Amino acid sequence: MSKALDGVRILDFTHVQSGPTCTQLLAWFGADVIKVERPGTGDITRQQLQDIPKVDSLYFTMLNHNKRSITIDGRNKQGKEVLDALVKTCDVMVENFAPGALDRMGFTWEHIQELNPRMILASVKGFGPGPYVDCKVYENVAQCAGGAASTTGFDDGPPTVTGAQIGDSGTGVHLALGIVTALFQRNTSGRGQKITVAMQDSVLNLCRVKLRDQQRLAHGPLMEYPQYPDGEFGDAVPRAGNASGGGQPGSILKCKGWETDPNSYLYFIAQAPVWESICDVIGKPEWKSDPDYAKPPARLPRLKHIFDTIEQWTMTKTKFEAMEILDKYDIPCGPILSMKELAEDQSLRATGTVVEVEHPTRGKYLSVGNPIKMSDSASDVRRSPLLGEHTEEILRDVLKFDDRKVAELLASPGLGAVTRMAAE
Ligand code: CAO
Repeated sequence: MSKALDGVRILDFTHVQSGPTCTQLLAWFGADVIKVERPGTGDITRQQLQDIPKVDSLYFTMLNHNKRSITIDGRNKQGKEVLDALVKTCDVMVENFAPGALDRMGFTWEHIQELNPRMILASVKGFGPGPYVDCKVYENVAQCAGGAASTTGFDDGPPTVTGAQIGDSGTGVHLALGIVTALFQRNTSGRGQKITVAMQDSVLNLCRVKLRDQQRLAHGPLMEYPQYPDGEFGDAVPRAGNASGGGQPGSILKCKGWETDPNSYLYFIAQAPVWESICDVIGKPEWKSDPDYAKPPARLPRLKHIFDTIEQWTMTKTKFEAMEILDKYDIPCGPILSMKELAEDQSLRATGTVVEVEHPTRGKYLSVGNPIKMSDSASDVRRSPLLGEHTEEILRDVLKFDDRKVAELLASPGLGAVTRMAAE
């Protein structure tokens, strides 16, 4: 089966998480992703959070599937020569260096356009133009600056960051959309373009509903928030604990075994269309006709009592038993799944969302596969490359350099010794 991005070649100058997330997605759709790494060390994550000494970390392997690796020193004359040649032959260049780093290396937008007017240059930066434009940014900084931390957690606790990497991976996903959109536009314009996605902007985009609530606050208390009716609202959206962010009230409720299992909980949504079924299931049929409970607006000031009552029922069931019963009545709910449960979930294995990958130095490991399923573009997950594993192959097959040139380049500090670090 062919792949959606067959024929697209990407010069991948990314590192850490945000950029690699983007290029990994494009590689899964069939793009030829050539990852440029610094000779000797490579992407810093190869050596971060290492669980096995001298073996590429899971941090690296899980973000760099289906890519080829070439080592190039972008500040060296011969290294620049190879990079220039790659810019000429690639469709897209993706980078997430600190602000100004690519320019300092000599790869200004003007220089890139001169070499290849069809080139799409895609960048992740921490902030857009403004007071923080020059700042370096990591995941949690973006979560804090993008509105996620101030709206996550409980009212009586500090701002809280989430486990989902919305700053890094979230921005990478946004950038991938920018790239395929620019490729589409290039079909008619014939030109490349420059794409920038700021991590703060991406997080804010994902926190859109909280900016909605900020404006609703001007017109009265947020009645689905746990602060209503007894607590206080200030002038900014408060942290809503586990209350639902949508129009249907929801909460996390204890299930049987919660005393010893930290994940024995269920997310329960008291969806209005199935309210009568909820009343029957939890043994409160009288609520169906009680004016204090029958209609959604009447329930809003009583949500705490309602969820406490539902919890008395969920505590008699395991999260999976409760799920099975509620599902029969179309009551929206979901178990709180631990990473262990997700890793062992056979249906996620069957769809390729969780995959087992074989790596030459680490052996087998689990990864998250492509979550986007397409009927006419298969997605296989191939292991991440060793450092510089494809340097020679790329010089020969992509850049068409002859034997003499290849030998000269491989001996130069511009490409460095071809380090197969993980294998040594
Ligand atoms: N050849 C030569 N030089 C190279 C190179 C190569 N192959 N690869 C990197 N370098 C150089 C860069 O050009 C830069 O040089 P100067 O700043 O001295 O001109 C230097 O290495 C360091 O790059 P950096 O500043 O991007 O890296 P850092 O580790 O100091 O910062 C990070 C990391 C992530 C904070 C920063 O890159 C950043 O803010 N990026 C944008 C936001 C982002 O993507 N954050 C996500 C982080 S997690 O995904």
